[in-house]
Amino acid sequence: MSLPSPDKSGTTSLEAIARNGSILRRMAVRIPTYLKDMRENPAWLPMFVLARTMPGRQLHWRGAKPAYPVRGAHKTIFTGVDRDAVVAGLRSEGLFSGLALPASIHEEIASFAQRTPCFGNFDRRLEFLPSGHKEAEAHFGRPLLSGHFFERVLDCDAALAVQRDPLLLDIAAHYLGGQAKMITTRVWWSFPSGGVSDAEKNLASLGKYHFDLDDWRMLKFFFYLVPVDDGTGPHVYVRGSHKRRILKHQLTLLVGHPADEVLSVYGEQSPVTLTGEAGLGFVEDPFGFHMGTVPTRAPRLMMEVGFGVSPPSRRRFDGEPVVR
Ligand SMILES: O=C(O)CCC(=O)C(=O)O
Repeated sequence: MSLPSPDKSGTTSLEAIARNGSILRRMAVRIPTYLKDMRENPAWLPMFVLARTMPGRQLHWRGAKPAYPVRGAHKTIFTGVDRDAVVAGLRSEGLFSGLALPASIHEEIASFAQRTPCFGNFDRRLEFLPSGHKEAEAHFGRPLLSGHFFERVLDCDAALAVQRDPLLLDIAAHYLGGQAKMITTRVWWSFPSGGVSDAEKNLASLGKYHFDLDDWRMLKFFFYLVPVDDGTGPHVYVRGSHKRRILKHQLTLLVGHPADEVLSVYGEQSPVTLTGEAGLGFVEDPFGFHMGTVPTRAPRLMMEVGFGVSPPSRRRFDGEPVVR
């Protein structure tokens, strides 16, 4: 494909703000997004304010409805998964690792993700073929840390098979309560890239511990679609941080916090770095602190299927974070 011309319009892009802006400016640029979220779902505001506090969350968890077995849960693509063991792991650690996608499924998604153009840094103007990542960085004149497929992923049957797998909903319903519903599906590349600023890493959820605040109660399934080792930007999760929060981390406006601060609360032994073969899946409560790391050697390809308890926001469904 030929690459679109670099944008010279002067339009304020989230990426430019992330690169150059102060914290206040970075928060200010999200205001249109927040207003849109509020218009689409007025219940978003109390969630955004209160779901970061432990009393607010505990109150909300009390409204969890009993979960009944999901119909057809046995018609799953996963084998050897004990739902109750997964849910018990989530309750105690916030994380369960050990799901495995069949080879035919992860290979088909990886093949789709190699031949389909993606969008760099969440920006639809930065469209490129993943194999042309270096050329695209030179063409657009900026580091491209991530490449998202947004709604294009719905053209991939294997991705739909993962998204619709009844076992994922069954686990989600038994952890979050009977209201559990799917709220996100995304597939994206994280690329090794030189000269990346902290702000650019923040935008890609890389290199800084953070928690997610897209719903009151959430669960995210992640699947690696290529082998992931220390050089491929593994995901890191801080065990136990989903159920305990110091006051400073409840009253904060920011969801990201420095590693030393997070580890001083939960312990140096609490982070788990998730490495493994293509097809490895793990599920986490993303209110616990977690992060992706920046690949140093090879690009990482990952899929996420997220569940919550509120109606899904159209924008966040496939990973598009900010309205412009
Ligand atoms: O890329 C990763 O491993 C992290 C993703 C993440 O932080 C998130 O989905 O909230």
